[in-house]
Amino acid sequence: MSLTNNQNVLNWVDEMVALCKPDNVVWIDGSEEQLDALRKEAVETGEMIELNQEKLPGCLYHRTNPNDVARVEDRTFICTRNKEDAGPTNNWCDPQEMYAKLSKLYDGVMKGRTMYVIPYSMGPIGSPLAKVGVEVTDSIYVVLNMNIMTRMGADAFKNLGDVSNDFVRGLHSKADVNPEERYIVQFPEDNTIWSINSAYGGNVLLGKKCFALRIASFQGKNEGWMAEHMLILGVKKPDGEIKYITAAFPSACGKTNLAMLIPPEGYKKNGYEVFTVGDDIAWMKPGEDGRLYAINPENGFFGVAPGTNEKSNPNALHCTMKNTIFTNVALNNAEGTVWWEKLDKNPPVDATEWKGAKVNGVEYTEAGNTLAHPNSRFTAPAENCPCLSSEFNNPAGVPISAIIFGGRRASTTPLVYQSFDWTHGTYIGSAVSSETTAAATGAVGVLRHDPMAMKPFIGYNVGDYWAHWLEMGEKLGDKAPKIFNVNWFKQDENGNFIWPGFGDNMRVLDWIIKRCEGTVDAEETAIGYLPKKEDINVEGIEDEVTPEVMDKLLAVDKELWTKEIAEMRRYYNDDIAAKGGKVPAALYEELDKIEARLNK
Ligand code: OXD
Ligand code: MN
Repeated sequence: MSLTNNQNVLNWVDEMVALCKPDNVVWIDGSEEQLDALRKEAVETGEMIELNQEKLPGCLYHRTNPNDVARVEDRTFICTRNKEDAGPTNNWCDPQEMYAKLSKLYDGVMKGRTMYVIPYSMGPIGSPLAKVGVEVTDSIYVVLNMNIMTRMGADAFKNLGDVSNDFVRGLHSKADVNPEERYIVQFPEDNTIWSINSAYGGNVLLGKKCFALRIASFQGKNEGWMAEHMLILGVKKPDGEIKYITAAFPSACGKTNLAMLIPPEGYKKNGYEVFTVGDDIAWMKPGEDGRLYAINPENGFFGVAPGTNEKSNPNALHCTMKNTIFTNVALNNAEGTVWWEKLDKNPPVDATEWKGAKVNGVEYTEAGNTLAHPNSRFTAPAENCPCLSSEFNNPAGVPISAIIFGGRRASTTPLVYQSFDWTHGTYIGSAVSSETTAAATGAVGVLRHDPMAMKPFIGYNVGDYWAHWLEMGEKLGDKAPKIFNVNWFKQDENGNFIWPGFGDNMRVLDWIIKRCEGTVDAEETAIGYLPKKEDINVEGIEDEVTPEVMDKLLAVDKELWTKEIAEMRRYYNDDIAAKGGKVPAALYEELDKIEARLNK
């Protein structure tokens, strides 16, 4: 039974059925009864494994094909009629050519399979900021994950109504998971996403990166709002007021950890608390009062498991204790539970590693192998989060006071600084970059540009995206959030991190909030406003963060910054402008201004 009278939806589903030729079509209403039957079926077929229901109630386990464990940027396309509209940060193909090529792959791909039709809402149902999507898929794993990550089911159609055509059409088939024919394709001008030959989260949960970032960033540009790769958190101060902050970091910089931060004892005692609104994506739009409001379009967390533990992020760990799907972690066979690197120091003896081989986990890890895939994941409902914001479901979103950018930088970038204004802040966002770590293949310490941490997710030309940022600043005027940059990863001469990070990042949030309130002074430097050294509260960590260390954390080295500016000029010229991205003149002017201030 279809769940809507909306003819646009019905016609599109008919088209997809005619193309994929499934044996059955099942509309996902979101009822527990239907979901339970699907869970049972997935367990019976071996697609999912039921974990120990006493220790991990409602939790399931899934293993993907070893060739299919991460997002695939080289197989991800933005298909716009004009190539220049996709710009230099995206792979491009003509839409008609891509539809024709992929139609051959989809033709009859669901014969012998069931097509599930998933209605979902990104954002709280009823929110003016929310958007509707429909994903058709041949994977129960996708249905069960979408149930956690989105508001899924018949209610999602309430927002769409009977006549609107404003929904994102997502077609997914795992086909035969052939990496040679894997495609993750966005057609922003058609509100359409086609994904084939993958069954890994980021490629197939089409509400997430494909819709909520790539398609939504394009919609936001046309409709006057912003879709960003940002966490959203609220800091409750001793006076009870809550200030909301968004933050964008490239991967492996601890976004989920910051979103769920637990303040140091001294702060807790004084009444500070941090609340999570989102850990990955923010949709932001000016509200009636002229301020910028943000919602988290998602309904769950698709987090990286390895490294998550009682110390690094107890809140995230707590999220995974029930109704969670684990993907590509290791199994503790004796307990019927899960394990991953750095969960604790005790890998299970009787283990199954992520590819499915039974091993002695102690010997296996001692020999240098990892039991869980480094990109193994948990899909956990937001409602499990002990520090979930009471505003999580507020259809109006939360008013944003500060936007933070950051990356992993061993030198050059200080612990924190504030932009002079929105335009300078947009420059800072465009300059976000991160150094590669030893954990990844390739050379260590190589700088990767990742503007606004959005490089793989901007659904149109990056130059137009920066222009949109500048336009939003003009619209917001003096109501615009203040923009900051942080770097938790500064190192000393011996390669040791000199800032403790994790909960102690609260000390930096504290300064940021005071800057927003205008209650703390700052040092005006060539690169922006820096804290006066005495204004970063180090109570309780004085032994570690001595005045000498603080000097290093807040240093602005003229030579390094001259190099940084030269590299940014090269990046704008060679990587963007020479490849068809129109760098706004205002951003070049920011470069000139920083250069002039450095040379003063
Ligand atoms: C993610 C990512 O999975 O950014 O969130 O890759
Ligand atoms: Mn992300």
